Amino acid sequence: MDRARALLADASRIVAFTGAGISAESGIPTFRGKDGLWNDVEVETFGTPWGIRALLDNDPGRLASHLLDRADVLLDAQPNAAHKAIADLEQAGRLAGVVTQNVDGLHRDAGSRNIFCLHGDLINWRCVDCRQLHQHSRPGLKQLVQSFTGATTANEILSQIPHCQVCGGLTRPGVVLFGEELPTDQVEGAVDLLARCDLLLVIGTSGVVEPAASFARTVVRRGAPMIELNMEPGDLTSSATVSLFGAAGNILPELIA
Ligand code: BV8
Ligand code: ZN
Repeated sequence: MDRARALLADASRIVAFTGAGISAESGIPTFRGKDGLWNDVEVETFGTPWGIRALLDNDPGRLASHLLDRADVLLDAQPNAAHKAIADLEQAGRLAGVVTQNVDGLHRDAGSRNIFCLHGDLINWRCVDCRQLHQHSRPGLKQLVQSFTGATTANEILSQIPHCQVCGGLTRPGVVLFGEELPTDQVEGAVDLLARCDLLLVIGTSGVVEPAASFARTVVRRGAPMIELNMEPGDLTSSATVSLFGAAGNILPELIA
């Protein structure tokens, strides 16, 4: 902790690079590790566009209940002490911004402002044809997903999904699934922020998903120090200057105090 504090004291352009672990204490299960989402939900079926398409055609009821379960967890979650500590550091002018893999919007709810969402987010939907942005509110999104309750046919799901105001195409959450490209504007902003940071805080990520994990490695390769906060070692531990093991909600407020 003292070595981490010394690194923090010397830094003036800190960037936080976060994953699902930072939202674990907000009640959102992580993807991997002991009670991870992907342990009992196949990534292929629910984490790829072709899996979701196949589910819509072959088992729409299962898709509806998965979306309802996920929405319940994601849309009711509140930021925790770790999100707030990051926002405080930004407000104090010490943190230049956040690069997150999370789609839950909790950094924004905690008060962070300079945020790049590498894997998109739940609130900003896109038209599948012309990519026109359609922003939702959390309550509006909850209502939309609630309308899937009891849906057993594809049409019962699709008929609830808003259509594009520009071209009439179908809209979908701007979340990046496996096999999908990352949003260019988010990637460009993140790369620019990371290129200028003098300390990287890697919080709550297993470091297995690419190209996100490589963004963190690139910062270390150019010589900036990296503090890792996690419950256990992961794929980025070998790149860490200091690793602090424990819950982010406990360690982070203590570290930046
Ligand atoms: C792309 C959105 C190309 C939905 C997500 C083979 C080898 C290498 C790469 C690949 C490969 N095959 C395929 C690929 C590429 C693939 C990939 O990386 N696969 C991996 C799994 C092998 N990547 C992609 O497909 C990406 N796209 O490459 O496109 C392309 C190019 C051109 C044209 C077309 C395509 C897209 C990747 C994005 C996928 N979307 N999610 C949703 O969020 O619901 S991924 C998903 O994983 C989330 O975004 C999540 O954030 C991300 C990373 O996971 P983590 O955040 O690290 O979470 P995890 O559960 O793994 O770990 C949690 C950590 O927290 C643990 O370490 C735990 O110890 C810790 N923790 C827990 N509690 C706490 C804690 N820490 C602190 N405090 C606590 N309390
Ligand atoms: Zn459109």
